Amino acid sequence: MAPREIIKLPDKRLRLVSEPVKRIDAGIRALVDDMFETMYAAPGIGLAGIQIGIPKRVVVMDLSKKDEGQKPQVFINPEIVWTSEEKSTHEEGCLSIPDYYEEVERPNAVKVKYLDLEGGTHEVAAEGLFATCIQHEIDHTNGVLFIDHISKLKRDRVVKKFAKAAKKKVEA
Ligand code: K1U
Ligand code: ZN
Repeated sequence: MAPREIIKLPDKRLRLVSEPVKRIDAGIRALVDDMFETMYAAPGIGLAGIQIGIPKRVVVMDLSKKDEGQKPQVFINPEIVWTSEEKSTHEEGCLSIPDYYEEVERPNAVKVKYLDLEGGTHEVAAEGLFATCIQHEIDHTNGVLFIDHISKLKRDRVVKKFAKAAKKKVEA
């Protein structure tokens, strides 16, 4: 197990559409271990494979509260199969866009179909933070970022800021 580097805006790999996992083997289990280590170290509450440069449809999450034990969750090939008409707005952040938070409107509730690490199929209903986070992570598997759900003005501003910081880093 090893924490991996989290790729950041404006890295173009964040726009890749990730490939479905065909076989859950030792490589996928090692990837999941590394993703948890990376997510907990960040720290964050979710992570998609592409955020560590692996374009596979693998998502990890842990929505446990500070005073609880860890509650790791793995979603392989997650797919939204139902969304509520009702929308709600929550503040989101992203480990690939550090220190930037913005309100995002999304369906209030979703149902998600996914595989577990043993290859079993599940369908789970999500609302509140669970719904926000799983939609954010599934977006990552499709090359979509939470800033795609905010105004163009705000998005252009944050993209420009991160492009400038990346240019400075190259020049240093
Ligand atoms: O996918 C990611 O970039 C992870 C992201 C998940 C997320 C957070 C909030 C709303 C939607 C999706 C994060 O984990 S950002 C960091 C964060 O929210 C956090 C960090 C430490 C403690 C609690 C929260
Ligand atoms: Zn993110």
